[in-house]
Amino acid sequence: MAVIEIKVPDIGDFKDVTVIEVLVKPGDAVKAEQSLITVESDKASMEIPSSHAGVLKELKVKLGDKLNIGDLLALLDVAGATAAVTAAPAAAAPVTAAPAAAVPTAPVAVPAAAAVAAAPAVAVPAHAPATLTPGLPHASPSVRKFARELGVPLAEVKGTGLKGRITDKDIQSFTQGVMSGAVKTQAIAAQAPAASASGAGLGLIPWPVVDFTKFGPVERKDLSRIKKISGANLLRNAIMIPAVTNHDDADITDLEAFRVSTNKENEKSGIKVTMLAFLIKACVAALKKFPEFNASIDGDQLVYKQYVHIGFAADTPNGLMVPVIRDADKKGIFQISQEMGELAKKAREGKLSPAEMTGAGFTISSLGGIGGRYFTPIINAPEVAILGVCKSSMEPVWDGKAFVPRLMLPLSLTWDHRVIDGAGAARFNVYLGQILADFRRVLL
Ligand code: CAO
Repeated sequence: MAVIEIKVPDIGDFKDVTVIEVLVKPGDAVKAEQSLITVESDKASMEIPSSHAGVLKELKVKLGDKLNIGDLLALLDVAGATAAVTAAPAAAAPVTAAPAAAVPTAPVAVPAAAAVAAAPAVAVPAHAPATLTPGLPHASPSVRKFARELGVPLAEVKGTGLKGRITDKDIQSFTQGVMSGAVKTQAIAAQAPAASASGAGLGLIPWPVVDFTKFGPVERKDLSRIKKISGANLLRNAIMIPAVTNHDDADITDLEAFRVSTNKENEKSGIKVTMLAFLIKACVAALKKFPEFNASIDGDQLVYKQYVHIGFAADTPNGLMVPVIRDADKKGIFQISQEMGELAKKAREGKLSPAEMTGAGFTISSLGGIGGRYFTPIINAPEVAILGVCKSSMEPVWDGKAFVPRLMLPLSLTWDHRVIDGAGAARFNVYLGQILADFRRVLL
């Protein structure tokens, strides 16, 4: 038997978080990354996952306990599950799993009192509300997640749990009540934007149910945790935002030459500058010139952010993650490049903390290292715009007298038509292109 200690991982700035839900019991077989408990602060709730697979030997916390980073959560019998454990010197002694290093997955942070249609999740950045808002439905993150996956409007669900808390069963009863037997998850999810209306839905036909084995052999795999969460967010954002995409090209011939020479000169520093770092800086300038692109809708108001935090989509083995470069306006290209490298590495290792994924006002999704021409990225609510970037290529460009070879970067800007209009989007792209063509324009 090899027993390890599971401790509270890095939970950002949260302190004295309260245990509001215990999701496992001694004797349960636990998978790596399976949620063990739910904790709640005044700002957010999050599920704390197990760092390893094993059998739960003992739970060291109970409902109502206050926890902090590094506190002992549970003892897990991992019997031969990891090399680290089997290699532990004293076989009978518990092996301590260091909270930050050994926990592969960041806890899932969900604003405590956010209504389901607005609840962000781990893979997509969002702004946690500063305080609990009274009157909103009371439900744990796992229940909210379940509701979000089904597109069930929590505000319309009657809670039958303790103190009116909404349970999984309440969500199930709601879905049964809303639609008749053959209704599928996606059809219900499509109703999310109409959540405040009386469940009338969008009148979509049910999702096709197909027995694929009729056509050939298949293999089924569970969607990863990140894919499930980001999928629900993407669906909401795709449906709820009247989004338009403008495509454009930027001439980066001189910038690319500068980037290559900069990297050569700084080879020894170990910091590699990619086009994305310059794009972040160019977007900072464009966001300052067009502040509605760094705004969010809040009821009847627009919130203009005076900070410039920029998210960037990172491709990871488990799905899409969006780490955030904070205060990009105050940082130079080297610092941004270095931070981007560190954050992308953490994203791939599943070690991003909630704080590293929240707060962006604008996002860039770069497929430049992979290929492609243009695409239509989906806006990360509550942001109002996102820039998609593809691979640059040498093209013949007419300079007034002749065609000259220029390195052109394809840009795709998706924007929320409730906040931005077509002319504004075209101006943003033109300005961005001018900056990328000649960064001296930032000084003007
Ligand atoms: N045009 C041409 N080449 C480009 C380029 C562009 N626009 N952008 C990057 N490249 C090159 C880089 O210079 C680098 O080349 P070398 O290896 O020869 O130096 C190579 O492509 C790889 O770059 P990179 O991808 O490692 O670095 P990055 O800073 O461009 O991107 C990151 C970092 C984390 C954003 C990226 O690795 C990634 O995950 N991209 C995918 C994002 C994504 O999935 N978006 C879709 C979201 S919607 O599902």
